[in-house]
Amino acid sequence: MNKNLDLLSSGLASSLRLWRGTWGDRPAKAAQELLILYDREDGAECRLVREALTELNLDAMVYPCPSGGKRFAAQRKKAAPDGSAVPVLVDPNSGQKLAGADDIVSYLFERYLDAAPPAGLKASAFNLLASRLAGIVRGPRGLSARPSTRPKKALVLYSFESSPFSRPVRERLCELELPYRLVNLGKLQWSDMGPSRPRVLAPGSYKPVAGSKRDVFFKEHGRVQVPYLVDPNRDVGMFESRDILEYLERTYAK
Ligand SMILES: N[C@@H](CCC(=O)N[C@@H](CS)C(=O)NCC(=O)O)C(=O)O
Repeated sequence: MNKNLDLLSSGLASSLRLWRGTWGDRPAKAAQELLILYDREDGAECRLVREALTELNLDAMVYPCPSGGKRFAAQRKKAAPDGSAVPVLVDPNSGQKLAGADDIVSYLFERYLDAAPPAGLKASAFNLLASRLAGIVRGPRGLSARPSTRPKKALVLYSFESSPFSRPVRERLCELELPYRLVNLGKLQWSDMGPSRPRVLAPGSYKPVAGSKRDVFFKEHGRVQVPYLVDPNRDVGMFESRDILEYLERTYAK
């Protein structure tokens, strides 16, 4: 697909959800052990859960379960209460296993923020419709499984839910059923807004919030920009969504 159209429809998907999953500045507690999420990129309920993860600044090990995908189906069924479909969340910190956006989002907010979820993240008819439309404008991308080689070690993706550049990468990871650690770098302050280069919305030298995941990332890479993909199997770390898409295709698609 033409890359401008791709970006446009990805931005439209985020607009339909009113850019939920952009800010990660709530004073949420950190999870000691990584949360586990069985997810499908285009799933309306899945999106609400990923938005909540960004907004609570939580990371997760994502096992993609696209339609027709078999790689994590048995694992997901075992983890899910009553074998439910995605989204399914496992929290090794509490032993909780939950399915469905309503239960998962409420649980995440109560456990990690001691608060009820905001109306914008509840699985209301309105939010689910907007979330479904966000999937529809992306067409079939990220929907169905495609044959791929399974990596020995999980990949790592730095992202935040509403990032229009990150969505195509998550779609590709989903289609190819590639497990990944999702590290959310939601916005924490006004100067994090907008693109990374140049920082048109906040020109001048960029300073991430001290001690944040963004700060750690900045110290390591000299800038904060998502998506950023790490493939520990090949000692690869890369910026640029188009390069990442091409890399995933070349390396793992069969
Ligand atoms: N050309 C890059 C653009 C990436 C980009 O601008 N990403 C935005 C988020 S959508 C970003 O990193 N903004 C800076 C920030 O979040 O601090 C790509 O295709 O990956």
